[in-house]
Amino acid sequence: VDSAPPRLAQELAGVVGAAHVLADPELTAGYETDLTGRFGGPASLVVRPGGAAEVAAVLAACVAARVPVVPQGGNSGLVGGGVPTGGEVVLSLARLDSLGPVDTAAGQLTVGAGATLGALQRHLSGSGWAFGVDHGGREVATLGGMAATNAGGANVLRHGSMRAQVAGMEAVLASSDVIRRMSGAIKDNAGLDLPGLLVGSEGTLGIITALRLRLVPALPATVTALAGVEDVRAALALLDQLRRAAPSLHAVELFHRDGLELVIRRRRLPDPLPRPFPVYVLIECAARQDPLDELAGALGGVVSEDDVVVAADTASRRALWEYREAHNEAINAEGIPHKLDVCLPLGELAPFLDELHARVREAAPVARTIVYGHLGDGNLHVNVLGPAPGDDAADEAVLRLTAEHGGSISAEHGIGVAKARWLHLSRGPGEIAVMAAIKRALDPAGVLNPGKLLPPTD
Ligand code: 2HG
Ligand code: ZN
Repeated sequence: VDSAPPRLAQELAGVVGAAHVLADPELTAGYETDLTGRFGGPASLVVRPGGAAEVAAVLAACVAARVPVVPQGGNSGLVGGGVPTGGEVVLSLARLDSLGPVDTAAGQLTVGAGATLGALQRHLSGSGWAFGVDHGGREVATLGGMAATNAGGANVLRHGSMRAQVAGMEAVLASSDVIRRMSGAIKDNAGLDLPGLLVGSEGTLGIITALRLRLVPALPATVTALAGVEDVRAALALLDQLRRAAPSLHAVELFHRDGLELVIRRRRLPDPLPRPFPVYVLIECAARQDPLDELAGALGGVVSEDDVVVAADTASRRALWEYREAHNEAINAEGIPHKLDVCLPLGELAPFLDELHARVREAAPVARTIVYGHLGDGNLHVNVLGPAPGDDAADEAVLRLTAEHGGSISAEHGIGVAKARWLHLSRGPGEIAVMAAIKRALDPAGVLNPGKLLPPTD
């Protein structure tokens, strides 16, 4: 496959208008590197179509010119899945940012792939409905990108990941065919679930242009608590109790003292509790009626009153969430991190952490390893600072240790380029062969996001 010939730029300008074909390096720069700063490469062009028909025409032109295409949403990814490796056309979905009216009969709505999660949340406020997935990248991440990566976030333990919210999809295939399943019919077993196949396919099988999203009832009464505990086993004991005693449980997040100190410094925040703790658990409960008593009851006997701070109003709840959500930014400010997003069976989480630091140090003696994540899902974000961006000995050590404990090498961020060569740690040869066969069937020319998700074949 070649990089873009000048004729392609003209042809694409004919499809989307010259203003939406970017070639000037100053304009394309923001599309070329992902949020980690670790992955990316020069794009030959950035093209910004305005709808599914234009996406189809752009794809047809790129297929004819044999130039590969990288679909991109908000470019908030962390595994290099939505940025070029060198010479591709970046197809930005940013202009497809429509938000339809809430279909109250179905509890669903239709959105463009380029609408951000934050815009959807504002759109829904006051409607009595809410969206089931939330995470710290809400102002940048787009719903199309979130579906393409099967994003997770903080409320998966309550509502499931993106997959569980997708009730329908419009997508453009490499053939330029537009597939559309947007009626919102709640049950639909008429053959294979193609939208389901595209969820989590990271732009390798088709380009999502619109979604039909399932909504959940808005829960107006929310309380948030931050508890300090002595170790991860105590955090897991707390989780166990919370799950049984608090049906309103909405999020259970974890961080350690080292990550918290970076956040405190970066954002100039006060220490959240009167004394420092090795491990922190952020808990949120949401319900129709005030869940404070339920939460307090669930904490009782496990966490002493001095070791927890509880917030019920929006401002103080946000202040507690900042300690967790600013981790990504605070770590980025220290250097280019190696981000390993893994999921452990909950019973293996503590044994995994017992071994983690020694294993990373063995692979990369300079490494500083900071761990936080979504405790309720067994989803840990292992951030390794120190090794050069191209040195992936620590990455391999973390992913191998994850596999040894029966975990997944990608919990919610995807495989992208970061983990493609380790896919075999989480998927057997038969499964990888099926994935490759599906890829060949849907994209025989290999135009859609090459080098992502599937292991390199050379
Ligand atoms: C989060 O949960 C995001 O904060 C980012 O998934 C995780 O920074 C990370 O590694
Ligand atoms: Zn996360």
